[in-house]
Amino acid sequence: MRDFVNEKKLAAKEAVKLLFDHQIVGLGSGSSATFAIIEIGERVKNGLKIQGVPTSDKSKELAISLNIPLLEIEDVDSIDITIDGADEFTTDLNLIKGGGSFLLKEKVVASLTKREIIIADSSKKVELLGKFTVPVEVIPYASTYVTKQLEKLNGVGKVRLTDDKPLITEEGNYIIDTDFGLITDPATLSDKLHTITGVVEHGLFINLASVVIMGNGDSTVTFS
Ligand code: ABF
Repeated sequence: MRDFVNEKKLAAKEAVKLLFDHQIVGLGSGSSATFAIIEIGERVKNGLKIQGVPTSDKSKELAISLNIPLLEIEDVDSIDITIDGADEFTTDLNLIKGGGSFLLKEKVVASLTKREIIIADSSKKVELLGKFTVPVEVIPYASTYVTKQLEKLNGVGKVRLTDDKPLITEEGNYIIDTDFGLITDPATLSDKLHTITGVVEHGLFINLASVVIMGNGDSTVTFS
């Protein structure tokens, strides 16, 4: 029986070894990224000089509590390296993200990032994306319309709920978790989703990751 929590920790530790002084570092969201931020906090305590750019309010609060110096997204032209998690990845480095609902900021940060490092436990590696539903972030007004458009792409979408009400993202949007079955051509699906009016972003990350570091039992494996 694999210890996925330990695999996340190992991957996080390995990723944080890649940081060095004066870098601007994107700080991901989710439990794997949380381990990375804690590790970065340790390194900062021991003298590492970096500035972080958080991808969620939660990551921001954690970074502040660990005295990691932060920059606002509007103050950076580019980000040297980002460490973030994923819900699924393939070995050609395409991802599904957004299970934790922070995909929009994560994608903005990833788009500004020169080296996007994804950390994951071994349960996240798949042959084809799509066992995990694709989160599609939409403006609330368009959610019914978008759900119908998703059906035309063979997607079965459900608005994500919390306490029986639609979950509202940090940017005030809804998320439609959409089952497309196994996705053979994620790049084309990504493009199609971007053409639907009312879609703000979606959780398919295509050609954004540089490396995936996966915890694998007591060690890690790197895909690049
Ligand atoms: C974030 O955290 C998300 O985009 C993804 O949904 C999630 C990965 O979860 P975890 O690291 O908690 O398994 O990066």
